[in-house]
Amino acid sequence: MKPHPVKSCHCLKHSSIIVKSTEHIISEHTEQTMEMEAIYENTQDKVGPQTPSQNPTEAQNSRRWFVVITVGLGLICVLLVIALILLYIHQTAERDQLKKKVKEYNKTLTSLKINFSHLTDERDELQINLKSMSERKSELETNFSHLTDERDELQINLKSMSETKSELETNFSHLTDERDELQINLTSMSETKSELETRVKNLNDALMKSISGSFRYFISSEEKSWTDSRRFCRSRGGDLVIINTEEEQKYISSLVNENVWIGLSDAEKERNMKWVDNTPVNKGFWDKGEPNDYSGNENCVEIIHTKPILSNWNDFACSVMKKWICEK
Ligand SMILES: [Ca+2]
Ligand SMILES: [Ca+2]
Ligand SMILES: [Ca+2]
Repeated sequence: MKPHPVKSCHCLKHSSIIVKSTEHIISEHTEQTMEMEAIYENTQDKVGPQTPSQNPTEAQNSRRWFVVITVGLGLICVLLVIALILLYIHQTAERDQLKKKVKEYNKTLTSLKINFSHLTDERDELQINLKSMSERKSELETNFSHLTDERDELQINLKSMSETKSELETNFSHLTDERDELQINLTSMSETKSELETRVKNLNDALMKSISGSFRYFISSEEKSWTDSRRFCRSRGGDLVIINTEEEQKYISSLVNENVWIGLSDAEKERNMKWVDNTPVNKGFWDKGEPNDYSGNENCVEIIHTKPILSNWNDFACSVMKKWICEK
C-alpha cells in the first residue's frame, strides 16, 4: 500500500496556515509595539524627561495595553505549542500507520516473492514438461512416419497379393475347367473300358462256346464251388485242369487274372493230394507254407494269380465260389 499523500499534505497545509497566522499576529504585535514605542519616544521628545507631573491615566492605560498584549502573546504561544503538539501526535500516528503499511507491504512483498519463486519453479517445470512433450511429439511423429511407410508397403503387398489372388483364381478356374473336362473324359473312358471289357468277355465266352467241342483249356467267366466247377467241366467232356509239367504251370498261370480252381484235392484222404484222374502230384508249385489245411477244412486247390507263377498253389475250402479252368 502506498502512503496517503493527500491526507499528509492536508495536515501540513493546516500547520502552515497556523504558523502563518501566528507569524502574522506576532508581526502585528511587533508593529503595534514599535508604534507604541515610537509614540512613547515622540511623547518623550515632545514632553521631555518624564516628570511626576505626567498623566497617570495614560501610563496606566499603556501598562494595561502592554499586559493585554503580553497575555495575548502568551496565549498565542500556548495555542501554537498545543497546535504543534497536536501536529506532532497526528504525524506520529500517521508515521506509525505508514510503518504498519510498510510492514504489511513488506509482508506482501515477501509473499509475492515466494509466489514468484513458486511461479518460477512452476514455469521451469512446465518448460521441462514442454521440452519432454516436444521430444515425445518428435518421437511420435517419427513413429507415425514409420507406420505410414509400413502401411504403404503393406498396401503395395496387399495389391500384389490381390493380383496374385486374381491370377490364382483365374488359374484355379482354368484348372477346375480342365478337371471337369478330365472327369468327363474319365467317365467317357470308364464307360468305354466297361464296354470293351464286356465285349472282351462276350468274345471270350463266344470263343469258348465256339470251341467247346474241341477246347484244350476253358476259363470260366462265372464262379462256382470246386465240386460244381468240376461238374461243369465234366458235362462238357473234360475235367478240371491237371498240371503235368512246369511249362503247363507257366502257361496256365499266364492265362488267369483271378484266383481259379484246378483239378487237385485231398478230399478223399487228408494230405494225399490227387489229380482228378487219381494220379498223384509229381511236382507241386505250392505257395510258401501250403498246403496247410487251415482249420482242417481246406481240401481243394486254387491258383493265386498274384503269387509268383511257380509258387502259387494253395489249398482252400472247396465250398468257396471261384472261377475255374477246364482241360480237355
Ligand atoms: Ca494237363
Ligand atoms: Ca486238406
Ligand atoms: Ca491253404
